[in-house]
Amino acid sequence: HEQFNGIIPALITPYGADGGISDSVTRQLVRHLISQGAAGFYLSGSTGEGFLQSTEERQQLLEIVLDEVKSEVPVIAHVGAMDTATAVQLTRHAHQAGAAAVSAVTPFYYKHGPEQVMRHYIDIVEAADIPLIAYHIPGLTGSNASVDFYKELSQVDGIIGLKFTSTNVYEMQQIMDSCGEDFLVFNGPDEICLAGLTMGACGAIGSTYNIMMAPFAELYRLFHEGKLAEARTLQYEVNRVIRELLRYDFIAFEREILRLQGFEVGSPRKPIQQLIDAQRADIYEVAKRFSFL
Ligand code: NAY
Repeated sequence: HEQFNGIIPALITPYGADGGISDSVTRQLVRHLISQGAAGFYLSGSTGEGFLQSTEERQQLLEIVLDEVKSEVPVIAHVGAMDTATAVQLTRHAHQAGAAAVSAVTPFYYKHGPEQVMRHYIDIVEAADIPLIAYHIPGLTGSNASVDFYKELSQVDGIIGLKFTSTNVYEMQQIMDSCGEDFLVFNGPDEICLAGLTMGACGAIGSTYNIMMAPFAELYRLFHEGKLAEARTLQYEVNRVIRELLRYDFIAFEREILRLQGFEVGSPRKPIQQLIDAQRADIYEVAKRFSFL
């Protein structure tokens, strides 16, 4: 699975004037991010607002991105859902459409025991012949699966890795140590991208790569050249932006930055924060202060 590495934006989903997915802006954004070093795309995840989209829209977005990207970089379709049936349906579609992998959050809202969560993942992986990357994001799902759970999960055929979105780097390392070298772990929180890579993550999937692709691609390159001090300088720089971002809903902030960068991606879907003019003006000042935005 050597194709999965590098910095992979969890793509912001561009919406058009009618509120639906914008074919043209999606293509424009994806092209731009590839030119800046994107090593793949992760669609309809947290950043992509997958849970605020219909099943048809999630399929539509995947088809547009695959058509634009061809096989230049791998495209990972997030198929996670509260219910197994939707995840299975999206998985079959992703396989037919030609995605490189699917990924799924641990099922949320209802509290399930580890057997149910395991069954959910097995049902997904058995639905189609496509690799599956599990998605650990306890801050949003409320489900904190254990290191032992992931160890067992890593032994299931077809489950090739985990996107680990928690700043607990020790836990990330414990998962990597228990699951073995072939199990891919992607760093989730962009603010500790370098720490995750240092601990052994194969790459990183995250939201701020939509707005800071170039510096993160450079950070990744420097890390692999062993230039740790320079990589750290870049991590500090991007974290100054992330600090500003965290004053807002991250999706609202990133959409505004993308708009300032010339990508008319539209507003996030409600109930995500809708910016007022004073907030837009504030974000504009942030963008001016950080000239690389
Ligand atoms: C996804 O599925 O969209 C992600 O990859 C989300 C990862 C993000 N985590 C959360 C909790 O939002 O990129 C990070 C995060 O936005 C960033 O590190 C800023 O905190």
